Amino acid sequence: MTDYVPSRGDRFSFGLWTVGWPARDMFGDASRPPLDPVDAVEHLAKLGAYGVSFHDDDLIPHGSDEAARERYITRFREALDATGLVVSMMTTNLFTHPVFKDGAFTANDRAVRRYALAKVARNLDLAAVLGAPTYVLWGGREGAESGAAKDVASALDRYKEALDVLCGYVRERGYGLRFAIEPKPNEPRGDILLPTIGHALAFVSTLDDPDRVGLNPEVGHEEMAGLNFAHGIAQALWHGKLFHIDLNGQHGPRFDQDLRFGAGNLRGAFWTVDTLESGGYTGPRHFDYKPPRTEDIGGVWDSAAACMRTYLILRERAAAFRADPEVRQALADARVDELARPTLAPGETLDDVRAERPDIEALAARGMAFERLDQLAMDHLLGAR
Ligand code: GLT
Ligand code: MN
Ligand code: MN
Repeated sequence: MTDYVPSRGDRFSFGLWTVGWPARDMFGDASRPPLDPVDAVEHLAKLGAYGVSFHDDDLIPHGSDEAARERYITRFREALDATGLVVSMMTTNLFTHPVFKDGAFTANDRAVRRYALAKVARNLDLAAVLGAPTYVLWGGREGAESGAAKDVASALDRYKEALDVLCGYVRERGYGLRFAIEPKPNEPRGDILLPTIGHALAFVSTLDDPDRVGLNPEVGHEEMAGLNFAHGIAQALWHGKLFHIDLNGQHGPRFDQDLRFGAGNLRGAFWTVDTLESGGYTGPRHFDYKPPRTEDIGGVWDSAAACMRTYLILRERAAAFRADPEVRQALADARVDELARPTLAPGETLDDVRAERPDIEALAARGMAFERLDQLAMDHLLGAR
């Protein structure tokens, strides 16, 4: 048992738009005043985070002139230097301004697509200066509300074109950046392109420079689609494509709740942490959540601290689960390790397999002992072991 105090080595990071969300929603005005990015950096550092992420417009409000832009960047860099916080990820706002109402890279209007690319390129230059290793692309406005409005094949051609152009730009400039696509099934568009981890993985394989592009899956986005997040990120890891992650909480298929990490599907959060910790993920543990509208700024910092605390508790519980001798026995009883063994031995062919006469009824009668294994996980999660 530790006191669950986060440290830099835990690699926790937050978006400026998360703790800085003024809590304006579809039905109500802001319930909190705007948060200065410098305050956000100072508080996050104090709480034990190591990194911060942001959209261009989170730091430099849309419409700022050159002089104002430089001032915003300078103040921010001073805060980073003073606190030691790093810029762990950057991204572009391609969704707030009404120009993006029909999308950015896949807008039917070609002039909008050209503006979107220019907006990203400008922020890539800043990302290179600030040393951000990962650049997220969340296409929340890439989609449609009605069937004939979007030619999906052309939209995917244009999506690919955008990624190819941006990868070419980054390569030419010698920037060390990699891109991470963030899937989401719907909201704000009725249906969004690249709606799940699986869609995005397939899309990446079509790109000119597929090695430079991976994923930034978000817990809530997969769960909105009824999918198993831990399985999704396990597959992304298997493909070598888990470049970044958005951790938060969600109560099943409904609107995007962006709850603090661990709220909503706690068992899902346990398996998510287990998958990250045992699956070789080394990137930031990035929280993309929205402190609820009920909270004042004190509640905002409580919720940010809670995201990290919950992660650390779950990390401890997952490690205890993996180290428990009874769990090891239960895993063996459940034949989990047997799955790592290739189905055919070296040199064997399908003919060897066809020549076998297994006792099918005996195989069918064997229980898998998964329930005992799962209750052991539950006991560890609940602190009962
Ligand atoms: C927006 C969205 C998030 C994305 C952010 C990155 S912006 O808040 O809801 O899921 O990660 O563009
Ligand atoms: Mn997100
Ligand atoms: Mn979300």
